[in-house]
Amino acid sequence: MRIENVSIALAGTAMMTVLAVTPAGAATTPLPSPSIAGVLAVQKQAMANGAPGALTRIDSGASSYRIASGKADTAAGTAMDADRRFRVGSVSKSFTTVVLMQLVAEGRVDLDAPANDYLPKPLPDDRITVRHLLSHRSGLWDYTNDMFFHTVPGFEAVRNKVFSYQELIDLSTAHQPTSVPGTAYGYSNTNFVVLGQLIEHLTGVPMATHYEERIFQPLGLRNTSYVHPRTEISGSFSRGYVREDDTTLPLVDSTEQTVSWAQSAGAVISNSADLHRFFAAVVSGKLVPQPQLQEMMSMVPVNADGTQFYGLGLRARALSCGVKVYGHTGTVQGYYTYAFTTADGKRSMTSMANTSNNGSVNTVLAGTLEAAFCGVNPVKSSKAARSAGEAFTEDIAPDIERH
Ligand code: HEL
Repeated sequence: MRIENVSIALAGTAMMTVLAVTPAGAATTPLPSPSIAGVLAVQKQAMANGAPGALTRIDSGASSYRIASGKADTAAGTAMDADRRFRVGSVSKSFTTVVLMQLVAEGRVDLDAPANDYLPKPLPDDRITVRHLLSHRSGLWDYTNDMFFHTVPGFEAVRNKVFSYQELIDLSTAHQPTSVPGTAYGYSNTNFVVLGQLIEHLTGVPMATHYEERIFQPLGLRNTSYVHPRTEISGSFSRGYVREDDTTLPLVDSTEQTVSWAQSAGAVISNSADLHRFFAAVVSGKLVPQPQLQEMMSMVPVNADGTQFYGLGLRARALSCGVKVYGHTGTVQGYYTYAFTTADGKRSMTSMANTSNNGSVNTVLAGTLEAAFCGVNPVKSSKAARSAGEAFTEDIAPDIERH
């Protein structure tokens, strides 16, 4: 067993730590070795762009790399480490999808049936199917476009609020649809709020119990929880800091919130090790049977150059070295997340920067995918930087400029 524990002091107050554990004789994968220098360079750049801290974990076969920079708590001066819990935002959509696909496998939901067959109050368009919701093709308006038009005032207005699913759906359906169901990809949180409502209405069981019994407990995810509408993150966690639209103002500590505005679309708390266990289990068919897994992994391109894809509650990215990785991204006030794994689940990478409303940090952080799976330093390699630089170009509803 080789254990490396390297600490690198940066200029100023930041400290980077690298922990690598490689059991002797561990099997190697055909992928290039991860570039730890690349991860460190990305984290350094994310911090230069305004993130208080960042963490990355890479699991590759039997080797594990845990890399952290900066602060988990700026007031207390606590250093970041790669084991900390955080709010994963829309990575939660993959958890919700697993629950839904298990219900499909159990014969309780038909992917191509109208969602209205399963809902307590019908959506305005009967043509919206369950598959349209899972693939963001329903045309349902994303109510968060209005809610967070002004970032911090919008956030403070909902920080402690508890919404019913229906209240959120009503905010969406007050708008005209963005497209005819099934005709266009248009990322919308509304889809996964409807799915939460559908699952609870059909089964009579809360989402928290489904997550717990169908995913967290079977996989032993001890650092993963869904505490909605409670606001705390227990155990060792990173605080999150959202940037004001007026960027001259100080960051706002957004750690405590109900996340009720997102619920089944984004309120899971986890850490990097658990996310790896989760996504590796997803792609290896340990959570959903093969036919449902194939549906989840049937990917459609969602950006202009065909490097980013969406399946059912699952994203894919084609990286500069030719590898395709599967997982999800997340943005919730105070946290940007990338959590992806290879098709065989043998290499996984999670990165988190504890800030948000700062697109340059999110774009830079995407470079950890290139470093982890392609072994390049995206801060140096223009090809990898271009690939990573596409990170933030998709998915915010068309024609919407968020402030
Ligand atoms: S947005 C995304 C990301 N998804 C979607 C969901 C999630 N997160 C949200 O809808 C959060 C919206 C507000 C976030 C807030 C901030 O940055 O803190 N921004 C503003 O208020 C801007 N005015 C598609 C990026 C995903 O990666 O899937 O997570």
